Amino acid sequence: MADETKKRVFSGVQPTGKVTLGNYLGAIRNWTPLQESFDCLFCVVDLHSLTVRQVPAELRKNTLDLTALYIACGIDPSQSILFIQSHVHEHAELAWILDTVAYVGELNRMTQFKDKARRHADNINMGLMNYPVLMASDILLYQAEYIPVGKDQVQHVELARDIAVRFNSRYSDTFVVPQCMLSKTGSSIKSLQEPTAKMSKSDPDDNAVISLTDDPDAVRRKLRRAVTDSDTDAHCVRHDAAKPGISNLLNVYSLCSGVSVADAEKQFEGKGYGVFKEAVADAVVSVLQPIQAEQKRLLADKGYLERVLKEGAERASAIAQRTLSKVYRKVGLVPKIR
Ligand code: ATP
Ligand code: LTN
Repeated sequence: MADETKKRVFSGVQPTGKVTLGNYLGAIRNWTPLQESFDCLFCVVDLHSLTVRQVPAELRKNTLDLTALYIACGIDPSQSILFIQSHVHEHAELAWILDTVAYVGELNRMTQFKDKARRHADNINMGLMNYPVLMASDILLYQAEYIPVGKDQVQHVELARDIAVRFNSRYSDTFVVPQCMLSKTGSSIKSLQEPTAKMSKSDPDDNAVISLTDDPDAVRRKLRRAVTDSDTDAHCVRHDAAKPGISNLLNVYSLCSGVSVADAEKQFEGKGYGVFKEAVADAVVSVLQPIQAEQKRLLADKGYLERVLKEGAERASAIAQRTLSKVYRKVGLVPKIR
């Protein structure tokens, strides 16, 4: 049951393409320890995925794969509410109300919108621009206070704050004003091929991205090919702004092995990049293997996943309905006669 005395946490990932090591280290992994102290909701945000073109059958598959992956990564459905966004219709309904509070100018300024509009120039649909309003709706619907996301989502959470504050001052106190919860080291895992850019699901270069479903051979191959830095200090494993490739691998190594970056620098002193990259690969593989095995097991148990999603949607709906009816009342809509 939702515990009203605990602060609420909400987060989500889009079931778009393959989930990356960046998504895991920057987002999903940081969710699991929150489950004890917070009232958590973790959502598979399928409606968001529609803002870029999807193959319907793939979207359906990715949605169930991601649900199983959440659980395989340690989300406990008996503790947290795990659900699919489109199963709770209030998300889209609140988004409409918030659309009347958000300004075109502020949506137009969003970095992710500008970036995605550039990358999908043939499909700059209204949903792409409205994406952050739907995200604000996800968050505000549950009165969530903390939003654990990677750095790239900070701007969207800030917009959700602005919308909440604006709504509250226009219609009286209604929404909890949310804030970001950023992990210290994993919040921005970089591309293996272009270590100044973030590792992204939608990167067309397969070598740039480690996917959570990659087998050990693929992980090793990609890490061997990872761009390292051609400085005079070649083969020195050091965390340094001038060495973005090695710094990124050091972060990945540290997060996957539990060894601090400083200790890893000592461990690989004088050893060269080759040895270091193999160790990074071992550490990544040891994190991925148990997750992959558990995801596979869960996907084979369709009945279990269906029960989790049914219960998740029911628990989420109960909270969502309360907020939406409050919002409808505040903005002046006549309540439905029951
Ligand atoms: P896309 O490339 O389609 O924009 P994405 O890889 O950014 O996708 P999202 O579904 O948008 O994935 O992000 C899910 C979560 O993962 C968000 O909290 C986001 O901040 C986090 N995240 C995504 N990429 C990284 C990364 N490289 N490092 C750390 N966190 C990340
Ligand atoms: N936009 C987020 C996914 C997302 C989300 C949310 C994250 C949709 N709604 C609400 C936190 C809270 C992204 O990762 N790209």
